Amino acid sequence: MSKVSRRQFLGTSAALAGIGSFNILTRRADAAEFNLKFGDNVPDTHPLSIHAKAATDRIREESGGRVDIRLFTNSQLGNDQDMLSQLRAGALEFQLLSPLILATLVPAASINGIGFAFKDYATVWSAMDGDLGALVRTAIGKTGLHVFDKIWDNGYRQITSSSHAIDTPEDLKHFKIRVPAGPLWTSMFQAFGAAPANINFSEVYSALQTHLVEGQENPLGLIDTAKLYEVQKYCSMTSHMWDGYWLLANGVAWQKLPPELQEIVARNFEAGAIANRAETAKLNDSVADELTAKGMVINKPDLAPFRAALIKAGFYPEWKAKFGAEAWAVLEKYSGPLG
Ligand code: X2X
Repeated sequence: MSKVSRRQFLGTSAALAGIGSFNILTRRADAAEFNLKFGDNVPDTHPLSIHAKAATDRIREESGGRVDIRLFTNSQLGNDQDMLSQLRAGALEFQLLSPLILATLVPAASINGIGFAFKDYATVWSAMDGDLGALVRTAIGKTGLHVFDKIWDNGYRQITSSSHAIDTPEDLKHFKIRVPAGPLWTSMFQAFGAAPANINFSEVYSALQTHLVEGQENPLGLIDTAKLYEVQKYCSMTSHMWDGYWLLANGVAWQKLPPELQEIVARNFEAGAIANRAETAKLNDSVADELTAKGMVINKPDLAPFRAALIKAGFYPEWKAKFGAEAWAVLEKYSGPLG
């Protein structure tokens, strides 16, 4: 290096150092009034994360930079239970969480997961945007968490396996299946005679890969975006339950936002939920061919024997007793008589 170029180099570094400190100063001057964190458990490419991200971008823009919400997808902040603890403690401000996992804190929340309750999406949304969702949101509100009105979509859940296709309830006998950490899931798969194991979603891929379990159940969109097809062969369209995600906020953090910012946040998150519903349903509908092309074998079992197996095991009266007759009546208003 010649003397000149060394001088040039030093000059450039000095200039860079100057730019650096200038940046720090401007960043401080522009810093958001509310720096908030948002966690979910699905990949960036899933419609849930895509629309959460789009909503946080619009919130930043519409609030003129006053509200900066950073999204952490794919369980980056920990598993669902970890995030829920952070949310309650105020270390995390927003979380998208399955009602069935939230049920460890709010038992009433898992009611939407009752086996074969909703015959189609029209019924799901009338229940969840209607009295059933309202009942659950009231229960969530009692914990001090804030819950937004519109539930986000995960979808109807399908069973995958590395060992055999699930065509009848008999195929579930002693089947080692991963279920999320929610009591309703364990109870339902026990009622089918399977051997369910609670595993967090962040560990599902490796649990399947190492054959710790044979199978798992999730909507097609997640089987695709989380690449579960790489470690599973069969996919059985059991649609045994519909599941969504409540968007939760730490109650204290929510109350700290002035009303005009609460309005911007709530409006954009509700719009995100609606956009997510449309795209998730589309993905779940369209991705079967892709999964087949990737090597999965998809079958469509007759669902009547699965429902009969739950009835025979006493699953419905057991959960009616847990939720209480009043909540059960609200569920049956949408599902029709169960069990
Ligand atoms: O854990 C799962 O399987 C997932 C991603 O579907 C839920 O969050 C319930």
